[in-house]
Amino acid sequence: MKALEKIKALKEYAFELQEFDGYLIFNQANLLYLTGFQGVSSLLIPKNGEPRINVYGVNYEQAKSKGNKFRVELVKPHEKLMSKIAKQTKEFEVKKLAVDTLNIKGWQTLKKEVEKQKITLTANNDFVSNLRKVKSEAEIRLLRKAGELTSQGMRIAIELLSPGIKEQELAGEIEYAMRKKGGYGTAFETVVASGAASAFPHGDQSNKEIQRGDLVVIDIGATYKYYCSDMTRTLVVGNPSKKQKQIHKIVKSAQERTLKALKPHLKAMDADAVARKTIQDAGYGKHFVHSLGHGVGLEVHELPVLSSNSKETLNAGNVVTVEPGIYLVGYGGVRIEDTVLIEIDGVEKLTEAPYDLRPMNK
Ligand SMILES: [Mn+2]
Repeated sequence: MKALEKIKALKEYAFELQEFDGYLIFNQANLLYLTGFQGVSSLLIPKNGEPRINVYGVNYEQAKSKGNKFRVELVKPHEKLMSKIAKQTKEFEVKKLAVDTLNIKGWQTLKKEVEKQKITLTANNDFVSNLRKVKSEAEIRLLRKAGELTSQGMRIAIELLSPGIKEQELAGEIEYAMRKKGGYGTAFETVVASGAASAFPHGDQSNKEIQRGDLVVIDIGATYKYYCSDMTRTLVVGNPSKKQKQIHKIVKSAQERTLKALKPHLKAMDADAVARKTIQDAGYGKHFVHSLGHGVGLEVHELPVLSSNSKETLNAGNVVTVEPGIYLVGYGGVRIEDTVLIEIDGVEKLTEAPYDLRPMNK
């Protein structure tokens, strides 16, 4: 969908309910989604009228060159963004203005300014977040590319993992490999967590040397043209123990079963339940301490959320992670994660790499 088409869809969708007659976007990912370029400070979508973009001087020329479909206005040095927005809103005869996201100070300032123009303010982040859940063909192409780059990073990780390599060294090699192949950056801080640290789901990385026999959780994601990816494998250097093999097998089967179950119209909580039940039945239920997964797009964590209390229903075009795990404090953890696209008849994996606990017989 082209930028203006997205805005048209949003207008039909948002204003049909007539809760408000102007929509003001500040969230960077929402701005990027709706305009297609960065550096925008605000986007005003009035019910009656053309969308209006405000940018500061530092981004003005770039915005004009990329945003030729939009009326781009410069926020001059003496101007205050919020009072400029209030005046623009008044021009379109907006009575009730909804805002997607804003910090408290910004909200207070904006509220004061729009009230001077007899406009009421309300918060509503749902409309754009909901639009972003179903990916267009163009977005899917970028997400597929981000997934390929991430998969290449994981293959390098598997190749280079050896006793004595430092977690940070391996993280650096992974990031370098993803960048060299065309990645723009990382969707989040690379996780290479070995030994007891692998039991923390968000264990980061340190200058610790990886030891023979350690569980190593590698959680990585490349970005490509602002789109993210997310993938985890857990490995052991050397001979895995019986217990390591056992928990790895349980997590693997939880992921496999869930991937088979994913399809449009499945409730997100039921997807979570497939994985959770597999892990519970194996006796490790209380060690699966997070939800099954999350949407991936311009942000690495977005809607839909796949959790036990999610109210969402999955749809074709959703891109989500499936990442069951078992974490034993003081011992180590296992997580296996892929980013997948939900299609009419199942899923397409956007990330792919071997699942073996012991890679390449090292
Ligand atoms: Mn994830």
